Amino acid sequence: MSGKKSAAPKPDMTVKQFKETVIKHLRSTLGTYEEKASKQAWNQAIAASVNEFIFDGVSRTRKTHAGKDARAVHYLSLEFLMGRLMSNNLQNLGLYELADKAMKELGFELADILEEEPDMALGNGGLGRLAACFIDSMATLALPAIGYGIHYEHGLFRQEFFKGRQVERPDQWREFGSPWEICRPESEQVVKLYGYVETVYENGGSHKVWHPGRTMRAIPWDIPIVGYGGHNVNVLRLWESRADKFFDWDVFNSGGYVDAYTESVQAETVSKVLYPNDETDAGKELRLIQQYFFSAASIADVMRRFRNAHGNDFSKFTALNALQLNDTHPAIAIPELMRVLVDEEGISWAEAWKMTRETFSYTNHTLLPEALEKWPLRMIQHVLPRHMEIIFEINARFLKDEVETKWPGNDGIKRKLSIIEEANGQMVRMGNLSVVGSHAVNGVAQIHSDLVKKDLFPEMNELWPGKFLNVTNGITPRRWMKACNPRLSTLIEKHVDADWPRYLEKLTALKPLADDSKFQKEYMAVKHANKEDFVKVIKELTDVDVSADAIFDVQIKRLHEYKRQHLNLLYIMALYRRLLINPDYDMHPRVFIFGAKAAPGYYLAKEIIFAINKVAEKVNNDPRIKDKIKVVFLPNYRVSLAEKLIPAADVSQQISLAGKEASGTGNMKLALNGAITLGTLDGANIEIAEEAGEENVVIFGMDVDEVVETREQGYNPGHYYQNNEELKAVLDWLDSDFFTPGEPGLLSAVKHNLVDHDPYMVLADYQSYSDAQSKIDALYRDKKAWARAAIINTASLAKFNSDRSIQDYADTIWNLKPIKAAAK
Ligand code: GP0
Repeated sequence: MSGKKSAAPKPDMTVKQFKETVIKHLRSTLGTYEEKASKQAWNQAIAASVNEFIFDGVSRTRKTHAGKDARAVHYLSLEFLMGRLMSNNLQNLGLYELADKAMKELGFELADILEEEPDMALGNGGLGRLAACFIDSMATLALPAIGYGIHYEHGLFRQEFFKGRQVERPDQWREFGSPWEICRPESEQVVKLYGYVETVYENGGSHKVWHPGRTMRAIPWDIPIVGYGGHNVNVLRLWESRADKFFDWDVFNSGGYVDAYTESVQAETVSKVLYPNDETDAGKELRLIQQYFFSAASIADVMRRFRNAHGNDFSKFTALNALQLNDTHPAIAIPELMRVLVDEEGISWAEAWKMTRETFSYTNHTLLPEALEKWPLRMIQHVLPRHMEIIFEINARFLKDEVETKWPGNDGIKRKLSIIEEANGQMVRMGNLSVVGSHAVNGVAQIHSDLVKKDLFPEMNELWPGKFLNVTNGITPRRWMKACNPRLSTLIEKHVDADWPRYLEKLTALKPLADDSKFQKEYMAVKHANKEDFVKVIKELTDVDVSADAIFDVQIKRLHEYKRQHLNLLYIMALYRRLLINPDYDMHPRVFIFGAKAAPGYYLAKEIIFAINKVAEKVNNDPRIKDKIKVVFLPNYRVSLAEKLIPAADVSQQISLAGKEASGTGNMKLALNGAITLGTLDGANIEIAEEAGEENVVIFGMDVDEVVETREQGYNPGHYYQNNEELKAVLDWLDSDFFTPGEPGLLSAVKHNLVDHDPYMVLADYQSYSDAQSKIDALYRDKKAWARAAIINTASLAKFNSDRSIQDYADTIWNLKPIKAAAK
């Protein structure tokens, strides 16, 4: 072992003391005792014990920052997909092993007790989980940072299957309260909505006054975010909406019991539930109000903190504040900051605009047109009348001063770059607003960032060379290896420094061991043990028996046509058919594992889930194929389930149509844990192949250029259907009643979408995918070659540490330096 001295956290406590603390909380915080306490009570007692460390960290970090007048970043995101917090907090504080021992002595398995914690599912998928990994890294890097979001009462829906179809049930993550949050009523804010704008003329000038039609209270709940090593503890501040007059006593007293509640019910609706959309625009007034509600409360919070330190001297505002927009969801914060600076602080438009632009930066997460938010101008005018005026003014100046100067007289370009779209009624383009109002715009993987410049905002890129950047996404190795894969972590620590979860490049020390047969055996034994564990999870969740000796082939991500779960399905059907035609068809047994939620209103996505479940039912119960194929669709895929599955995966399916998956982050988690990527040249797959070496991933299908070419030539899916015997057979199978006995046609929607439209070119990539799957099969049967490739993957992925992503943001976008919190 060599290199930096170990940064692995060391607890300042003994097992005995930890036990005593837990029991103290069991009695004095939970009001119960050892003989009677439920697992849930034990869980809460542990949380209370851990909080003794965490709350101290929050105070130390706050004090340090306040004393230093620190520049800080404010990460605005409508989603934070946190998952469970206990295990991560224990790991980052260096308390995990201690707690494990303590609980053993008390007669419990810690892992068992951790299962009592509900997931905090305040996000949909990649975008929300990225925000969660990022705030972990910001705290770990000791950056002054605060996450801002919404304190949804209900997170992403719980998914159940009923006769193979997805059913959505409400999520109740804080039904019994959450031990991790601190309510801060002293930092409450007021948010205004509706009403009208008055122009007040005085002293020869004029200014605007917004008379709101309604006001709401925004109550902050702080979730402490413990950096690895426990030095800095930042916070995630989530806003809850409340009625302004919580309860109208006058109405109540005159007998209107129900009416007295209506206003509070309406106001409380705002933070009631997370929109379950992913990569698609919700377009509803309530969603706009959610966006404005948390943006306005957050800006007000930034202003409050700034005024406390600097009064109304705004000369230092941009030096001290960075505001990061996670997608366009908080883009309304741009006109909101303008409103506050101009209308409330009396700063000139030009000065305020300069400050605003220097403060904001924007991350784009997708090129899919359906995800690029546009709001009806009328709706913004109604809900936020002053903001609509401000957007008009921003747009007029932008078109006149910048676009006209660069392209004089070119109305075509003006129409394209305008923040207002004149077609189909007037719409406000939040992407354009975000680019115009920010000093930096970044994509989330190299190829995606290139396409943002080339296809999405080419003229903006010409107008502001250097504004468009790339920051490749990352994942926190604390959660996605150290905590979720203890067996692999223990093996690794025999060969690399214990601070690898912070300095992931230390895993390169494993590369020379990739050919060492003893290490290969140990590494694959870890994988096998993880698979044995997961066999039980599969049994429990789906009642399907699978063998840990089979290949665990995993596709976990939101259900979307562009992610092409149906390509995976067609191949499963083809394999099944090959086995029916030839029972001796030579293949290593395989378990296909899916995890995915579909947006409740996304018809075809739900049909694909249904089709997979129906095929699974048939395949899993067909004795003719002798268990060579099993198909399981795990219900209610979420962070805590991912943490169990990823360490057990052999194959990582990343099979989106090239150009559609901006980055992906599941691909990084799976590869780090030793799964072989089976993927297209899309998003971060390309960079994973670069880092791990092309011989250690299996790439197939069209690249971005070939996709463009195929489309330009007039893509005809029918051609592939007619000319590929196997493909035609499995597609036709979907029309029969083979998988839905007595009910032919139940799965036809999937077939017809592909044969008649195939917007994501599933059929064009089918043969190449099937060939790549054969390569996977052959590689797996060469045990040494497989082990070698898996080890090289684990050893090569330092680039995808979210600490690296955040360091990139800090260096190239935020200009932010760390400040280590003082010890006690
Ligand atoms: C992008 F636009 N992403 C969106 C969205 O609404 N939701 C969402 O999760 C994802 C991208 O698809 C991504 O490519 C990316 O890695 C992630 O945002 C974080 O940047 C997932 O593959």
